[in-house]
Amino acid sequence: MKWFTQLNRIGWWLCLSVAPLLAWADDYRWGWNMPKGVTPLSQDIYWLHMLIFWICVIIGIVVFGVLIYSLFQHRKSKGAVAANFHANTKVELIWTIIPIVILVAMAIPATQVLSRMDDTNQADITIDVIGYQWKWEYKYMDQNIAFFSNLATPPAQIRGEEPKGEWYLLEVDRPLVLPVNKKIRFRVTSNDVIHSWWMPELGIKRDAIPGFLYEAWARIDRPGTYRGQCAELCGVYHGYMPIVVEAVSEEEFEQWVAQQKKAVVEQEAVSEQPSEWTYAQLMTEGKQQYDKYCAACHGFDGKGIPPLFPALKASSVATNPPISRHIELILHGVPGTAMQGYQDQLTDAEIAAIVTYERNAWENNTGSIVQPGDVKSLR
Ligand code: HEC
Ligand SMILES: [Cu+2]
Repeated sequence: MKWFTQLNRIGWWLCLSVAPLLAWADDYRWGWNMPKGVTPLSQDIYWLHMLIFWICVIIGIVVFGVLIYSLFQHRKSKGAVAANFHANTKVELIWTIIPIVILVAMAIPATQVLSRMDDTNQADITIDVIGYQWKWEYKYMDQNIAFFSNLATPPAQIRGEEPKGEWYLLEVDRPLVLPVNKKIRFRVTSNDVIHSWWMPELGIKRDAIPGFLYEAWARIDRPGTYRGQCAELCGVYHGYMPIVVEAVSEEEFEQWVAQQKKAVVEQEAVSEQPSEWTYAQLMTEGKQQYDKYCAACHGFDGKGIPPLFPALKASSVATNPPISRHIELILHGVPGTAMQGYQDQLTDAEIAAIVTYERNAWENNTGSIVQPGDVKSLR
């Protein structure tokens, strides 16, 4: 049986060569391993993972080595005769104590990293992260800034009518801007179903559960753009709520904060003034906002995904009077359904434009024109 001996030897060397191969893949050059990330915590997690990984590799080599050696060395064709004994206290003690020692040895560094993960004390900045179907809201608690971060990939790319961009489904209209070298505390929760805020390079993956606040933290070492995703299946457009973090220097962060505040003041000043929009303006703006905020459920063609999400084409609310019913439904949503209220997300003008668009697009042709003032009076 020479060929069998050869085969066995080859198999043996194959097993042994896998370990160095994996070591070579170590710095995720081939995308096999987890990223080292850009925070002290993500690096701790990485080293813990590698430590446990190598312990497992060594255990695997030893156990399979003994197994394969025994099979080979004591095979029947060599005239081996089975030993016939019952219970061996010494062996049993050894194979109980060694695993216990190994498990305890692994538990010590694992507990240290876990407790560091939970240490959200003395944060410089606190940010609330709120999951929605299907987008994220970020609230800077100390800076008094809040905004939604929506998927920015054009619908045509999703429908396959255009070639896909470099960051297909990993790009947003407004990234989460964070300063480097500051301890940032995240409080993660959800407005509807369970989501999960997953940022591999920050070493964070926290479930977003309605009614719970889960904490996480990061101190980012390097400026840059980091991308993540929702990691909990949360409905049909689960894949359409990516996360983008823009890490900038402290000065740039201060500038950004000042800019956001100025923009809010300006927007308030504009919305104070009564303004009249033309039909064409409302329709253009309405289509843009509808495609961004509503089309995920109600469809670009207004046909929805019945029975989950109703069609707005020829819908009773969108084609019949009173228009106030239509506006109020968008402002307050329908409690207990996926139709959320948009009063905090959209301005009067945006809602007016969307309502005008919905009442005239897709052959709804009601001829209705809704002005920002109509929305304001219903808030
Ligand atoms: C997450 C999915 C989702 C999104 C996004 C969404 N809707 Fe809805 N919408 C629903 C569901 C579900 C209903 C049905 C609620 C019910 O059971 O009455 C609904 C109902 C409606 C209705 C009433 C339709 C009818 O005839 O009863 C209108 C009007 C409407 N939505 C407008 C909008 C607008 C405008 C937007 C964007 C600003 C929007 N929706 C975004 C899920 C969604
Ligand atoms: Cu989600």
